[in-house]
Amino acid sequence: MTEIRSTLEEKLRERSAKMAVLGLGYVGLPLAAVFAEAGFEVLGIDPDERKIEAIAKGESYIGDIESEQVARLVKAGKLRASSDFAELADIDVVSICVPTPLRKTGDPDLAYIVSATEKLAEQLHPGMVIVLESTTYPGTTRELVLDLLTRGNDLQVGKDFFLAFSPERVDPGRTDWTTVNMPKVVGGITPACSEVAAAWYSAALETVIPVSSAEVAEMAKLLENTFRMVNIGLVNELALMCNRLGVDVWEVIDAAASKPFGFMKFTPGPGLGGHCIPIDPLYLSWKMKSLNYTARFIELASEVNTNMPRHVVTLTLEALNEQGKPLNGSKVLVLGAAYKPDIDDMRESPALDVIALLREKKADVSYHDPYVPRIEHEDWGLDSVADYLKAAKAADAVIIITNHTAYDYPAVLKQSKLIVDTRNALGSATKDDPKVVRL
Ligand code: SAJ
Repeated sequence: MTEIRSTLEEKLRERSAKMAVLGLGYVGLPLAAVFAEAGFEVLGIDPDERKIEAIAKGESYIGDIESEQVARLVKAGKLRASSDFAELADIDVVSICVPTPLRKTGDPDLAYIVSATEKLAEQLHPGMVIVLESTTYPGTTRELVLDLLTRGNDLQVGKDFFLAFSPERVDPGRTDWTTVNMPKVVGGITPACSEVAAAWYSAALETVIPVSSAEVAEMAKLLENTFRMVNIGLVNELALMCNRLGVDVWEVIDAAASKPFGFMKFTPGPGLGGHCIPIDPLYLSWKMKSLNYTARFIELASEVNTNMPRHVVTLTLEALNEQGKPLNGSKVLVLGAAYKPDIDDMRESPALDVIALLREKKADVSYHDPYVPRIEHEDWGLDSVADYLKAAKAADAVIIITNHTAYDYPAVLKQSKLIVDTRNALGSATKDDPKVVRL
């Protein structure tokens, strides 16, 4: 074992290794807190001065982390934040937890990874361990990050410094699986990189799963989220088929879910929201296109899922038509706007597409969401109505897009003239109710 590596592993054992997390969002801040709790001195780096100030004041801006914990770790000298990358000069281990969104064109946007890595490269020194956590296409760590780190120096990966990929698996709001107990896959550029990065994560995380390369780790993450996207696409297409067959898709899925093995329940919905599931698989299909391969399951599932908002609006239009009402000019209330129940996150929410389509067809659209007071999207903005039951009573149609548990569904059913239920929020008892249209 090289001198560099044995020194590093000793620092890890002694908890004297200095750690940095680049990007203090819903992944980076919890990761920094876990390593600080484990006794390491952790430096959080983020260009957003508001985050730096909040942490210095002992305040958390991430739902999964209490301010009390931030304050305690800051006071103990285990956690601090800065926007100055030069502070990486005496850091031993670095986790890169920056966003990897899609461009408007649907192509991967790696600008955050490039920016963070270029600044990190200026501070790269022998003995450093660097782990990329941001979800990305297979090959990013080796082809992009390694290249940016080694430009202008002759440091050898796997010898002078160590580089790996370890996918984040943070599910905001989840309390059963958190950063500390979530199994953590780690794959390095070289076998030594895999071993060193796994040794580092094992110092604070309960379960570390070493794999043979960064590409395996990158691909494992994409499989996890592509699995969900494709299976959601499957049940969404099943909903379209059942609609044509006159069969209740929710009853079909519940019946299939009675199988005790070999089946995993997914449910149809108005579309696919969130910052992971609709986005991550497209990183894989984009990469495969560059290798002249079409990732057909991903592209088909993406097509089905992105068509669901239009299907919901069509169901609404047809139901109003049955009552002799054109969608044009009808009052339509969208109930629930966040991308999934009981959160305020609007990223990629299908509610945005449904509202935009309704406005396009000149419906008089309003929405309610207890967690989302206002929506600003493209060329329109709406405030949540104050009283959703009053709005439901006044509406020609109510579309349940997000089944928040806070809603009084029996009251919604009573007050509404027509309900398009895209989440089976009203339950199978309304299957034959003439004023309820189920997905
Ligand atoms: N959705 C359906 N039908 C389903 C499940 C989800 O239409 O059966 C929709 C949701 O309404 C939402 C979108 O898909 O709009 C995504 O939902 P999600 O349950 O996958 O929630 P996310 O986006 O928060 O996914 C995260 C992911 N976690 C990470 O990437 C670390 C995902 O891998 C997790 O499995 C998921 O949380 C989870 O299980 O909560």
